[in-house]
Amino acid sequence: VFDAYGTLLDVLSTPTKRAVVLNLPPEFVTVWRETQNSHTWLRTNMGRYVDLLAVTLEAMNSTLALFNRTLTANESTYLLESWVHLKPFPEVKMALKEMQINYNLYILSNGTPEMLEKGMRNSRLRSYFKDVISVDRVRAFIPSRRVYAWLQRSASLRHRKRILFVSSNNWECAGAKSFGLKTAWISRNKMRPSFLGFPPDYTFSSLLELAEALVDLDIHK
Ligand code: LAC
Repeated sequence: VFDAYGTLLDVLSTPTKRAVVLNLPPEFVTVWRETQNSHTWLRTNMGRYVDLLAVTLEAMNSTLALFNRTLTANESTYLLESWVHLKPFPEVKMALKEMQINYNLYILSNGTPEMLEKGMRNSRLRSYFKDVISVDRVRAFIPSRRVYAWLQRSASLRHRKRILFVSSNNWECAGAKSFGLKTAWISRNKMRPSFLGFPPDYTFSSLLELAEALVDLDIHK
């Protein structure tokens, strides 16, 4: 089971290009992404779920306010829509192609079904997955325990240990591990590990490295 944003799709890719076109500061996209994540955690905690598109918009507006910038309606749409045109990391297709042979691959993501559908179509990744599971049905964001319970039901996998959750986001691996799933952390760009106290079962530097190692791992097919 793969996380989408940051693991399969590069959240800096198209947003950074469009931010440059709009003459926004270089840190804009990183702050936008951090704000988006923190709003998902806050809203889940507050019991005030709105979907990821709405969260992405509010995070974008918050970041624009931070940098004292305003955009026209067209510019806002152009920037927000960069989120459905994210590019996959270079090794993703080849790795999925290999893993698809022996495993049922799923996506679990905070994205709305529509964002994920468009994102997967635009990046041509959809065909590798048995199903794309959105948190939208449970109205809570990762790493809420309700999300992992929903994943287990959706994938019809009664045994938690039969799921390998794969993410580049260290906090997502910690959340999944704390629920009782096996986890593999893809430490892209030498990210630091999570200090939450639920270390991943495996660490790899890319999905291709994971695909190669899966042959030896004790994960049932
Ligand atoms: C996702 C974000 C959290 O894909 O990375 O759900």
